[in-house]
Amino acid sequence: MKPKIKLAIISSFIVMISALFIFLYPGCDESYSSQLKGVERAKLTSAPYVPQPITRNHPTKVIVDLETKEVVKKLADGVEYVFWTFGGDVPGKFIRVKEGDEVEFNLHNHPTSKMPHNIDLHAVTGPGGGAASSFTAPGHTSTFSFKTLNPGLYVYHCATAPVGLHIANGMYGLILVEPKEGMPPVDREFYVMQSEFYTEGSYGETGIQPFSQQNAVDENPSYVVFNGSVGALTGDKSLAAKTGEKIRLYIGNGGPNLVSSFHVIGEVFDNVYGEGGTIVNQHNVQTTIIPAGGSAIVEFTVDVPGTFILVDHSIFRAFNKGALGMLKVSGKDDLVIYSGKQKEDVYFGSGEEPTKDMFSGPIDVEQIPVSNQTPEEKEMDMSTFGKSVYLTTCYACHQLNGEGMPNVFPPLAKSDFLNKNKEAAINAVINGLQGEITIKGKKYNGIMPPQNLNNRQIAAVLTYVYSQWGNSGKKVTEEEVAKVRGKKILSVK
Ligand code: HEC
Ligand SMILES: [Cu+2]
Repeated sequence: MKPKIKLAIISSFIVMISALFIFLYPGCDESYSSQLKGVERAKLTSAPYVPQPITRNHPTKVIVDLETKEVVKKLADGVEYVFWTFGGDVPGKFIRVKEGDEVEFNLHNHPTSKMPHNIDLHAVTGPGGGAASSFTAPGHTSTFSFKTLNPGLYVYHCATAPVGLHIANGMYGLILVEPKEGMPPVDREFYVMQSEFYTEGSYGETGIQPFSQQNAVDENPSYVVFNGSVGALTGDKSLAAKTGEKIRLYIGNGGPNLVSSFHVIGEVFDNVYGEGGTIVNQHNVQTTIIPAGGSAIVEFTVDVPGTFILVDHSIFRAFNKGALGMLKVSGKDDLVIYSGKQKEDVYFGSGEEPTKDMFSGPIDVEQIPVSNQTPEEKEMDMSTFGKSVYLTTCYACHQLNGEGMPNVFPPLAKSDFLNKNKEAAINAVINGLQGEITIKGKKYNGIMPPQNLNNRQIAAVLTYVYSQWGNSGKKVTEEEVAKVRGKKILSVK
């Protein structure tokens, strides 16, 4: 056969196949039939994952099986809690169905449960959102069905009395009812749900922590977390994406009490579906509010690499109660969108003459001259001075007694890193530190920014840190700091 004819036959064949594919492939057909067809079993996912988009162009009967189970799990490092769950984890499994579907809902209560449970899905039109028909004793199953009349992102939760207690113990999750036309395509979707825990012990107090009714009534949680525990979205459990990708977060707030001011540090939401409804009601949003028992959908494109921090911007919740997650973006820098630090100069204030005893920037700063005090006096001074530097600079992250914060800030008390290598410690303070590091057997993967301190301040603060909390008692001199600064090393581990 002549090559030209061969080519013609092959290409017409390709055209035919693709025409057939477009004709048969449901997602490509714009029209949505309202006729119920077929049966399928819903595939549920655990946070932070979301089930695949639904491509069929007709409603169907969807069978959902969800199991309530009471489990002991980690709430924070060294802290455990008896969680009551939908599907074994907090938050409960993500359910994804489509507008017009008929959902057959089977609620199974595990035989080891001590409590009866039920489910109120905010997507349901009917008494109690299903609660009235789903009260289930341990070792039983209840079945009810409903039609998804309203598309949107909805919270579900247990509504068995005492309702507050069932929710406070972890019984909530999200159900997405996709609109007929489906959700617009994105590169990655994640499931993030905020909630609070009310324990007898305060934040970080170890052991199994019982629920505190008083703290719950006072709306004074010891933990505010994303996805059920402190650190559920940090370190190697961070969300991951690549530069250029469009991200969609389905965010819920299980409460039971607090309203979330959801923010991603270093990103702007291009689109927000306010309160989890079906229209993008705002563009270019910094912080979106998520009511207790409510939701939101946010979309943004990650343009530059780095670690983006998810927080509740009621900011003590983020840094002191656990409401902090990470989105790690890998890929190429775009220095026009974000340059990184371009230069750093000494700044003496406007219109003032530089004075020698002014605290100033880090590199090649003229140092405060050493006075002619006795060695004892000098030592005492340095340690008081060191403590004051610690309290104004390091304390915010490493905490009052150098204990750090689980999963976020490593401890300085009895730190192996600190006590092994003085030079590395000095370098960390001058140039900052990032990348994975193991301190006292626990992994950290955060970013310590360079500390804007002069040599005397660094010598004093490190001498103070070495003298405290069971550390090695080493002394750090200004000369040693100057030497490390001179080397301009960037990362010592
Ligand atoms: C903004 C928060 C922050 C501040 C302020 C801060 N650090 Fe850090 N520091 C961190 C983080 C995060 C790490 C872990 C970095 C990593 O994961 O690689 C760290 C790690 C360290 C380490 C090594 C790990 C260890 O536990 O020994 C030392 C030493 C240290 N910091 C000392 C200091 C000193 C001294 C100061 C004050 C002059 C200070 N830091 C101020 C956040 C901070
Ligand atoms: Cu319950």
